[in-house]
Amino acid sequence: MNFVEEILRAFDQSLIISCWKYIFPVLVVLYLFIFLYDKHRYGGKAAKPPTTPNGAKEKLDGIEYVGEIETGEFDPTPELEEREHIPFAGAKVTLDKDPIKAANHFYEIVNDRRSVRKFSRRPVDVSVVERCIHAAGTGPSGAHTEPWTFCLVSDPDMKLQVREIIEAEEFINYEQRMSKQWTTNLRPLKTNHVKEYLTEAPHLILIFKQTYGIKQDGGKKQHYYNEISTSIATGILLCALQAAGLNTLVTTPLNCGPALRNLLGRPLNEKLLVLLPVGYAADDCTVPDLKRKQVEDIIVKY
Ligand code: IYR
Repeated sequence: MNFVEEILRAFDQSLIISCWKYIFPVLVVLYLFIFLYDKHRYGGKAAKPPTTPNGAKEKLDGIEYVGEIETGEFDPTPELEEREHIPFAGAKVTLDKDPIKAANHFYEIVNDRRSVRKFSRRPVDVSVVERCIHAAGTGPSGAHTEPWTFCLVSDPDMKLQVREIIEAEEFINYEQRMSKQWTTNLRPLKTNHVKEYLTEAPHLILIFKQTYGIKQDGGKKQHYYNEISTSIATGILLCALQAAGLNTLVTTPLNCGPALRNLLGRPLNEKLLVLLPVGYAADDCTVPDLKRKQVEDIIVKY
């Protein structure tokens, strides 16, 4: 028998050929099974939402999904209790019942805010800072999950440990990780890896976003839009601190999150978003001579 005949015979006896009648029905059943499983799990939506480990949004075919943790479980009872809605009288005008006066007053408060990198050692009553954090906690959040933790560090030894972690990492950031363009663009701000403000400022607030929550039974709870929610709360905190005559600086310690989380003993569902030193500006504090955009340049009216 020649080589070609041998191949043809082997093909003839192969499993595929002998079972060809069953292949199609098996594929149909398999497809049906997958279709029904998807329908049960995702409520019949065409595409199943892509998930990302960090809970970020992803775009697929132009549709934005919230890629939150996929637990595979469905609880028909919402996390928030389904109570009757209550009446709300709307926002109150704070100053002389005059909206323009009130808006101007608020503008003047926030327009005075500057990022401060040199702090006085003058103490700050911790209850003032606590009240500002209280204000931050009024922020809106996805499905009212309040996905934030504000760690208030006032202990000098702990502040020093925070500083040591951040300076070690920022040294590598500035020397190796940040691009030449980035460090060049930061030159006008006169920043470097040395962060005296981390021990000079009387308080540090480390703000963690909770990427998910923990239910009573230990299960995971979805924290929708946790980064946006925590960022908005941070914005409110900045306004509150400013209104209380305190200064701060929004810092994003690059690559320091896990070490700081460990230092503070925070759980794994919490990720560091920003760190704010809080206090009074030092008497010899200087800030970059910056101009803000004109209102006409930031509003587009329709
Ligand atoms: N995180 C670094 C670098 C830095 C980055 C930006 I963007 C700034 O606006 C300022 C600093 C640091 O804190 O030095």
